[in-house]
Amino acid sequence: MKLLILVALFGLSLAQHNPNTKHGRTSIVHLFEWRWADIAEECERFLAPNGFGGVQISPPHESIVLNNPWRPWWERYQPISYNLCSRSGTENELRDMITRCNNVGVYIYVDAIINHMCGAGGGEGTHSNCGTYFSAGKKDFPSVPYSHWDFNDNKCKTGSGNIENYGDPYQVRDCRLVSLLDLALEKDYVRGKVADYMNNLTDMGVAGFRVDACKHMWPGDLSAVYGRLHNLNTNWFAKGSRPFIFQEVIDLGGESIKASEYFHLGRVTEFKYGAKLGGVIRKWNGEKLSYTKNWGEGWGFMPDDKALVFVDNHDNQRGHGAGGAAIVTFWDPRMHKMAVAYMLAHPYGVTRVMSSFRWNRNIVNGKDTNDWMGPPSHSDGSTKPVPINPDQTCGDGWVCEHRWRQIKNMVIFRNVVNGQPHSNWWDNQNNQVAFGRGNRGFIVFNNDDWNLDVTLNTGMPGGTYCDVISGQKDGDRCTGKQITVGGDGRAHFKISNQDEDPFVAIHADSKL
Ligand code: QV4
Ligand code: CA
Repeated sequence: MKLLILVALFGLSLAQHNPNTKHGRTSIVHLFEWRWADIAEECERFLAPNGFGGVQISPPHESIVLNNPWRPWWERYQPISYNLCSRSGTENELRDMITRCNNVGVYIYVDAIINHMCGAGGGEGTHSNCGTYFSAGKKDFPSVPYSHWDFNDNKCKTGSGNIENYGDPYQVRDCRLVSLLDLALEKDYVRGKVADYMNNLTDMGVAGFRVDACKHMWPGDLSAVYGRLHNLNTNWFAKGSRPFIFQEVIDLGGESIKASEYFHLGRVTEFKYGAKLGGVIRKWNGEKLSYTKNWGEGWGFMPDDKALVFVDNHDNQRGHGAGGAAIVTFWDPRMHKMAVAYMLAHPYGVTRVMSSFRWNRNIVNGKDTNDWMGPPSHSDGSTKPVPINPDQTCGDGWVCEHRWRQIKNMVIFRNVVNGQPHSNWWDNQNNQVAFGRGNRGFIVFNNDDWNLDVTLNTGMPGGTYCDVISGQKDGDRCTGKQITVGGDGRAHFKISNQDEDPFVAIHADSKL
């Protein structure tokens, strides 16, 4: 009996590391600030046909509505209630999206804000997505309900009530992150309200959660909350499936709180990944692609089976969070495509692709003065739909990196090579590298300032393959470059440093 319980508990905790994606689908895309109605369409018309595993959605709870600055994207990180009405749509639209995406095998991951409610200076009134009354000053959120008893202020020992020193783990967990009213997650009542919110979503059919600001919550409190979570909805998931948990903890080293404190609870965002990869692609501080031969744990990253990886996220693409100027975003498209392709080709971690909106970036002395700007919207503040152009790109300020041919095709590449080992590494001791994934795929990068011209062992069966970067397979022809692999697995690659995209990738399904 004891053994059975142990096995059950062990299985349960392991399951929270599993993204629950449909068999053969390996990547998640963050459709940052998209409306639920657009995500539902995108699942059906683009994500399912192209093998995407799931979507991280923006927070679905009711949040504060701010007019100064005008409707910043970050208002959604300030909950007012757990009612499911948000800038992305109504509860019915959310439910419709979850159902339609699930029905085509693309699963939904909710950005869950459970560390805090709105900022202390958030005022009093009904300036919230569905007009729910609250008072930040009185710490009163009647529609949850939370009252001043449910916040951490007595526990926090700083003068300002805010986190003042990241070296002190008590402050980081018990005080306010940038003045956000800090929930007392040690209270059974608060844990229950948070779990109810998450369970409501799980029952609707979501497959898991990105848990925001985990550094600011005690692992023991999180464990208690996760322990109350329902299994996934059996309309779509196997009986007994646990929600996938990936926790936002920024650990670049050198702080009092370590990502490893959260490993037993679920996966953790590996922020070193994008910061280091950005530095390598930019060739800063003498970094070279050839140094990435032991990319992954060899670079001091967390264990592979704990990591959620990404090139950039909604914070560090605009100077919030961590990573600084090294991060490569859609603003540097050539480097961004290379970095995302490297990530998707490499076996380490569960991969998340960023899909952004454009804003009026305005960098003054290294800081973007418009880092607050919200999604493309109408004058009344409502978010604009995502129009699809005839060439399959998006309009109206939506960047849709996930639709870029190079990125979309690398999402497919990752699915095709899933489970295959990192193999047949080659480098020129500088910024030209190549590696394969068993006999299922091969990729070659030229990030040097001169041409690449080399014959390599790809490990692939002989034949003619379409490069999925300069084009792709279209019936019995390639729309871009063609690569001939000999019977011995060797192929000749030529990549000009002037090419639009200085890399080439082939895989089993791109063979003519
Ligand atoms: C400001 C001052 C405070 C002051 C307060 C007075 O900074 O010092 O006390 O006014 O009222 C916004 C503003 C911020 C403001 C705060 C409260 O930018 O200036 O405080 O609201 O009114 C996002 C944004 C934040 C934003 C927050 C809430 O990035 O700028 O704050 O939403 O709207 C750390 C954490 C990590 C965090 C990262 C950004 O360890 O967890 O910072 N990342 C996550 C999310 C992120 C989100 C939050 C956490 C908070 O990814 O998007 O912050 O939910 O590294
Ligand atoms: Ca806290």
